[in-house]
Amino acid sequence: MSIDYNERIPNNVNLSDNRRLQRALESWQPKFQDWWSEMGPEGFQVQDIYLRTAVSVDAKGWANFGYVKMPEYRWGIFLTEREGERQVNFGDHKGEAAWQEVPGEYRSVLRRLIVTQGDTEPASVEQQRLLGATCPSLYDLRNLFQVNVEEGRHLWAMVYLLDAHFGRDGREEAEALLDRRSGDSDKPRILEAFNEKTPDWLSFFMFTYFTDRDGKYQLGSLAESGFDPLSRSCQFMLTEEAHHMFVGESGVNRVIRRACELMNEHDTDDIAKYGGVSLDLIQKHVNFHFSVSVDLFGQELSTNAATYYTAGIKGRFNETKIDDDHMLTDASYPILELLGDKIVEKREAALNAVNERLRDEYIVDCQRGVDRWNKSIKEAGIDFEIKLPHRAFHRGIGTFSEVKATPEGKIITEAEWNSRHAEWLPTDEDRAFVQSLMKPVTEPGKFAGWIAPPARGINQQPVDFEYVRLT
Ligand code: BYC
Ligand code: FE
Ligand code: FE
Repeated sequence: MSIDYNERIPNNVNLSDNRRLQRALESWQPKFQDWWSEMGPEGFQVQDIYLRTAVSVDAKGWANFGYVKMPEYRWGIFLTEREGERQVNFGDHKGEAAWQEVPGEYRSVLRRLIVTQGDTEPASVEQQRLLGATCPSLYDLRNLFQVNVEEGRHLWAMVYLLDAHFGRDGREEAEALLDRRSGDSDKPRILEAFNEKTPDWLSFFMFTYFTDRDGKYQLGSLAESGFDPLSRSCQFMLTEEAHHMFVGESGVNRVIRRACELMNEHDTDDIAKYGGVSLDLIQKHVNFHFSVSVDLFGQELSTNAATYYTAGIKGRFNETKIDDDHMLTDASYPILELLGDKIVEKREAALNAVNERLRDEYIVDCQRGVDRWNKSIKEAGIDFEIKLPHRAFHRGIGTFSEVKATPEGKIITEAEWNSRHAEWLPTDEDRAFVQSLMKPVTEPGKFAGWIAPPARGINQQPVDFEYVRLT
């Protein structure tokens, strides 16, 4: 199923057969281009970047590498191939043929989910738009831009669904996706993590490790949807997501490796004066980005999530691989709740705990990379362990947002929090220090002093390849 690149909008959905839809998308396209030039990566719109572009959705064709100027990147509409007899696999409609059109009664909930998903994509590009000026290497700069153009395409994926299936409301939502702005007090992005700043590269690596991973789990759940076009859109987005999380995991790992090197070289933990990011400071960033990202799973008990599930709109991660009735009528699920100043485990109706189950799976997945980071620390002969904070720590959504907790999960008073949070979360001073390290390095094969080089280059190119042609 190859992608038609002769079209103004590359696609594998036979767009030219649907003139109304084609016109709607072609009228949105220049608005997207305007948004990209205003809010996309600043200062790198005319350079050649070594990017991958999908030319088909199968394993052979989706990663095609070459130099591209970002505004000329071929953003388009790519759905994973349709499986012959796909069904709704969970909820009340289980066993019915998957929907090719939006069921009338689920129109507004589906639209809302698609809009929420779509909103995060341009938001992340906005958050990252100034990072190019302080890149630690051309290799990293290229990875940033790869992530950015693909998040742009994820926006296209959701806009296609809105335009194709939600008529006039969909078109309005598609425009609104270009009007909101990350961090804007009047027109903020929908979910809080996407209004935070990504002011430096350490934050960028943490974001792509922790926050893009929320994308993996949310897209995975939406890929189970009974609404087939949503499912197939999300499946293809997931193939791109793996690289974003790789950028995060390997990026943090390289900062850690460099920290350990400096610690060993100078025989001290206090590597700030040698231009390194200490393991303590990395831990504080983990605490921040993890806690902000676990908020993205919503409330522990959610009737919204139960409704999505029963309706067959949003499933569990790997729904069809789970061995149960896929209805959750009598099932229960253990969740952590507050009982006074204690955290206790209680069993709740599994249907209401769908968000919490997804959060649990997400946390297990987060831990895997943390284990690999700790392996790097151990290999350097250093006695230190990065830990994910307890889920009660620093929450803005859900039960634990009502209390203050330590990273170990002990409930503490407001006063204790106020006197101690600087031990756990990056302070203004910490952020200013990290910012002070952010000096651009743009010579091929050279890396900033706070980060180790990667083990290998992109697409079998050498590490000192000219990933971005600056002139
Ligand atoms: N911030 O019943 P609940 C990605 C609201 S990342 C603000 O638990 P629900 C990417 C909630 O809307 C993946 N508000 O909610 C990563 C609800 O409001 P109402 C993004 C929040 O709906 C990096 C109320 O609180 N995709 O792709 O079950 C770079 C009650 O909550 C938040 C999706 O999120 C919050 N964090 O769950 C680029 C998938 N949490 O009804 C891209 C689509 C909750 O009382 N979205 N609220 O007015 C969803 O599935 C759901 O909307 C959520 C929330 C899971 C986010
Ligand atoms: Fe995305
Ligand atoms: Fe992503």
